[in-house]
Amino acid sequence: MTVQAAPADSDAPTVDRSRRHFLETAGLAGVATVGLPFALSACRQPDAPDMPQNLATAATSLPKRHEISPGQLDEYYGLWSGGHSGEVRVLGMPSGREIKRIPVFNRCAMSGWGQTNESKAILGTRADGTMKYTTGDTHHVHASYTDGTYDGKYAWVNEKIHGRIARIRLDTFECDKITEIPHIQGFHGIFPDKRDPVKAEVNHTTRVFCGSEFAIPQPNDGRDLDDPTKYYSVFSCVDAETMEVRWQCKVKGNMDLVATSFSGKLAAANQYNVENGAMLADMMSAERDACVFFNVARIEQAISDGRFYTLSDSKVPIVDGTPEKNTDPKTALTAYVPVPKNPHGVNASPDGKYFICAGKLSPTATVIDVAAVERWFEGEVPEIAQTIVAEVELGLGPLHTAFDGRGNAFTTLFLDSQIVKWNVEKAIAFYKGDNNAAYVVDRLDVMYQPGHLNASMSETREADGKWLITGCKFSKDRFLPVGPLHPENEQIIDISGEKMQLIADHPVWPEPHDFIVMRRDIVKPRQIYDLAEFPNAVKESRVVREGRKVTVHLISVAPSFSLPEVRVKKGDEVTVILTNMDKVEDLTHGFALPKYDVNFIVNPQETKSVTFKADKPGVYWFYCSHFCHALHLEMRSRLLVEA
Ligand code: K7E
Ligand code: CUA
Ligand code: CA
Repeated sequence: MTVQAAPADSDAPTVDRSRRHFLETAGLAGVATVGLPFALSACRQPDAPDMPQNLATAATSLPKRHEISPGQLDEYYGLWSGGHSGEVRVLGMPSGREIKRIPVFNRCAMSGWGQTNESKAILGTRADGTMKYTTGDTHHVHASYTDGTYDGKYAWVNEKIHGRIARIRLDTFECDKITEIPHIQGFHGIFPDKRDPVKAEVNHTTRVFCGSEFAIPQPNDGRDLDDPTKYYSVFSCVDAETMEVRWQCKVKGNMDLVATSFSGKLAAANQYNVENGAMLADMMSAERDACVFFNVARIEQAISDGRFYTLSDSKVPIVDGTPEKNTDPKTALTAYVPVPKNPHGVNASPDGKYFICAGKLSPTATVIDVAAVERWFEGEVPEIAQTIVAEVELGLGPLHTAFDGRGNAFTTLFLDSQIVKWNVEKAIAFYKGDNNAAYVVDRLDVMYQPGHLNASMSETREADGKWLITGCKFSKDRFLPVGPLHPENEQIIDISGEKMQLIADHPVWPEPHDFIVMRRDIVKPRQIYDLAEFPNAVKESRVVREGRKVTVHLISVAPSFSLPEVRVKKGDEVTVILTNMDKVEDLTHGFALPKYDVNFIVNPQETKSVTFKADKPGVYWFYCSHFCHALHLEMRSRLLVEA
């Protein structure tokens, strides 16, 4: 299969062809260990001649319609992953204002996440009661679907370091469950299914698929350390409601990003390392890697037929999805579509027709016909490679693709520091041989080196083509310098017209990778909690002693705590359960205890608890740390620890 060049009559800025093609040269293997890390990093300064054009546009004719006046609300919710901060953020769009940080895999000093007993139960603890992990690396946020569009119920986010997936309730914008997935490392892509592949009446999300990136010995218990040919990766299916791992599927090679079909029948993961290389040069040795498709119904049938195995003490059933075991399309659980050189990103187009893999080391995007993959599984398409309907050149370092719902795709070009807008049907026509099909519609320089991008409602049937956000990995000169660590630069682009228009820059704390932008009418957040949801809600304030264990049942109503003093003895294990009885919207209280390192908040009608050892005699004023009332400063009581 040959890669076709961009149409000559494209009105996009001309590019240096020799530079554009450098990754295709036979010298690639040679640069693998020395040249490539430099070539792929951001060492290249943005092309100086390209910049003034965009900057001039920005300075002279900036539309202001992204600005939200005081008292006005944004049109969209943005759900942002926080990368190695371990959190998820909520932004208003198109203003880009950060509204909330949701602690997930991190410890939050403000809310008490990672300190309260309730959050530790979600996070998981060691025998000594401390958090099992205190680091987290979130990459991908995706939300639940009904009828092919967001239903505002849940969002999920992956955690790469320790292999965990978290769920966020979109009525409270809080994390309510975390699952650690067995047998994986470097957990990267996730995507919820969009309907059930078997039961036609189930048209909402019931599974979340998870790709794992690093192959490891199975089980990873000290065996096969030095024999990477025995390492492998598994694809996981997590139940959207129970958050338990339903099944896993062994694959050849690794997995990176994940996408699902609107039919519910297929999930897919792009693979950059089908070589299963343990060294960089080995990971780049094959000309083509793959996009692996999973036939969900067949995998679940295999499991109910008992065709699975388990590993170690995990009960999760695992099926074999390696190519050797799946040669007959009519029974295959998986299909490996060959995609050029270390692809990154796989995205489903909102019309449900295509999956697009970006080439990363190849300057191309590969368009895969989803219905053709379904037909391959029925034995109606002779060669899996025939499901590829286009493979067209876009520019250097293509990573991720978003859609406007009008037939156009937008792909980030990491190395070119650009976004390219291209028409999918024209790309298909061009690939078929129509040399007049000018599929590149527009190019926009971004600042600098973009990773993910996403457009408003892009991952749904309701992609509306209004706003495009791009997460630039480097901000360099875009903000006031604050020392060596730079923020990243997220740029808001108006895509309502033919040409993309850069609207605004926003500095962001490292490092969001991915984000989704959801219409605000879809989300129905609550203003106060429901007291009945907390089994430990305090009805009557009191102190209960059982041996050395003391439980303080405490209520906060502005501007006071229900107990003016609490008396305990040195060495007691003290649990403070605090219910905020205020029912007023926005009336949050805090509980801060000096020298015992305790701080958390309780929102209206919410209950939280913290346990600590009273090991320091003396007087300790516990006070409200969240401004709540004119007498907020007076909202404090004494913990008296007797010697
Ligand atoms: Cu491209 Cu983790 Cu989605 Cu970062 S990944 S950019
Ligand atoms: Cu209660 Cu401040
Ligand atoms: Ca590879």
